[in-house]
Amino acid sequence: MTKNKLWISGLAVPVLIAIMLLALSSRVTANAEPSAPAAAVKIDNFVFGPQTITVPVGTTVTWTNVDDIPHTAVSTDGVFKSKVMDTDEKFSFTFTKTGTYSYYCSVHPKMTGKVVVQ
Ligand SMILES: [Cu+2]
Repeated sequence: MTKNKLWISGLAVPVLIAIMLLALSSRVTANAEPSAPAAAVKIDNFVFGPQTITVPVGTTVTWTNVDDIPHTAVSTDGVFKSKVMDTDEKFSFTFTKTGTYSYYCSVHPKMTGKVVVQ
């Protein structure tokens, strides 16, 4: 009996420590959440996807060209302008003000998209 009790209390301590560590690490993970939000737009088959993306202020939007044709993302109002992105190349822009930002591909002006910043 005494041996059994000892075994249980001996086990309880590491279990408690493990639970505390788990609780701690989950808190650390929550704190480590990126304070700067990010969003992604894929360019594929002559289409910006999603065509309209709605993001909170401060979001960095990254365009990735997964098409086998070069494309750009150029703001209609001159707010941002990517270079020509070849396949798998990226362009990022951080939106620090609310508004609706229309953009297009300067290589194929019929390709259009919108970033709504709230
Ligand atoms: Cu294009």
